[in-house]
Amino acid sequence: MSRRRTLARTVFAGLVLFAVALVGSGLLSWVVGDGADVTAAGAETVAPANGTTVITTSMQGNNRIVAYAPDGSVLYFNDSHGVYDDVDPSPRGAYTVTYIGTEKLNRAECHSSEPCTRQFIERVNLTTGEAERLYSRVVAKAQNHWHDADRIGPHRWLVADIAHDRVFVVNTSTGIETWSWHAQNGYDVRSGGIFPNDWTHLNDVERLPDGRVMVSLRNQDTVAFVDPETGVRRGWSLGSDGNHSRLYEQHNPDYIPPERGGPSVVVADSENNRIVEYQRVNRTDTGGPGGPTNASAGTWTRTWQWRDTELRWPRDADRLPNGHTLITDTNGGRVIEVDEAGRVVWRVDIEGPYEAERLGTGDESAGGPSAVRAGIESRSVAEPVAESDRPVWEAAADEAVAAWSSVLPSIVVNPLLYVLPPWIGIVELGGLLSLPPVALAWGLAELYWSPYGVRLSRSDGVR
Ligand SMILES: [Ca+2]
Ligand SMILES: [Ca+2]
Ligand SMILES: [Ca+2]
Ligand SMILES: [Ca+2]
Repeated sequence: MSRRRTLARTVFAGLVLFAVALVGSGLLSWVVGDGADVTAAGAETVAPANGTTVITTSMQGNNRIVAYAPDGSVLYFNDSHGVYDDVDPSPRGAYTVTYIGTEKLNRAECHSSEPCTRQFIERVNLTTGEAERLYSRVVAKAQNHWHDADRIGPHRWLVADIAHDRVFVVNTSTGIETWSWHAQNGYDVRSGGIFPNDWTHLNDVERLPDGRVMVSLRNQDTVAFVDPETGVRRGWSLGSDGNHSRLYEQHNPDYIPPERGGPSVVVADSENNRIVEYQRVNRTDTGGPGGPTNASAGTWTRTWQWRDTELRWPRDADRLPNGHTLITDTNGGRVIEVDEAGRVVWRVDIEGPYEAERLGTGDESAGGPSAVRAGIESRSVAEPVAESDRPVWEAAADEAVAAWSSVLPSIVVNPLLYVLPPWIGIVELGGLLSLPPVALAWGLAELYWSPYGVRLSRSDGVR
């Protein structure tokens, strides 16, 4: 056997072992670290958080609401509903929250030819566990379930009706809708996703202090600003369908008004695996109802970005009053708090988080300053924070993961990570995906070396 062949076999075996080690170590650390048991996991803290953090998770077959005390211990846990989406603080009390939930119903339960879901707004006191259902609707299972609703006054809720591509205001004491806007009043059905089942994927809504309604049309890569009387303010749209350098299937945009250094929007730019903030510049348009609708009144400029190697398909970011940002990293399996210098100062590992709220800091980014106002620094993988403090091997591993993860588009990797078992992260996925090509190359090489191998005539030459 030639020395070259032995060397090649050693390299192949080394690659296979390395890939198996990547996958195996992920599984092992999940099992040893009690990853499957959320009540056993606590937060890793550099310093205790400045309040309780409430997190909802949404994964295949695994949906929960969990509240963590400042020291990371679990205060409240519930997984009795089918799906949990947006959670918000409630004016009812410091430890009371409201959330959007979904229950799966069979054909008999919804008296239908197909399964259905019941979507609802529920309020829960985290201290007593007492829950109250405020409003609910049944929709066909083929339609997506609600992701978000915002309380805008006593018994008045603004609902992001993803199932029907619209937003509406409902009086929850009577069930009567008092206002609505449909995405077809502004967008063509040829834009975005497949009509009608997931055309807009309208996943978030917020009423702005000036009365406009900000709507996240995920599949149009757009945050739209809707005047309640005249409809979409075209000149204010942030992002556009297919313009992925700006936004790529975003989640949970938060508006920061001029009083706190805006207008700006902090948003989870999900498929770009980053959190961004866009600032409105050349502002001559106050944007309020009755104001000018001229598209040239202003433009959006990116003023802040945060990402690290782990950040994968983030779905929420809240700017806190102290200038920190609370980030929900869905496929990275964690919720983190980063300070103005971009350093991670608080972290909890939790599978498939959807949304997070820090109680006592206001709803989402209410109370938080813009990046420009607070002088918040950007961070990207290429510019790691405190490089000198990191061990060389850690920096090298980060570079390797960053290089591998840029090979496949995030629109492929993120859905894969979402449906695969929770212990499979970006590193384990790399190990798994590299096994078939290495095995194939090794097999072909063995076939080529074997006496029965088919050889290319040129390589069989006399030299
Ligand atoms: Ca929320
Ligand atoms: Ca909202
Ligand atoms: Ca947010
Ligand atoms: Ca939030």
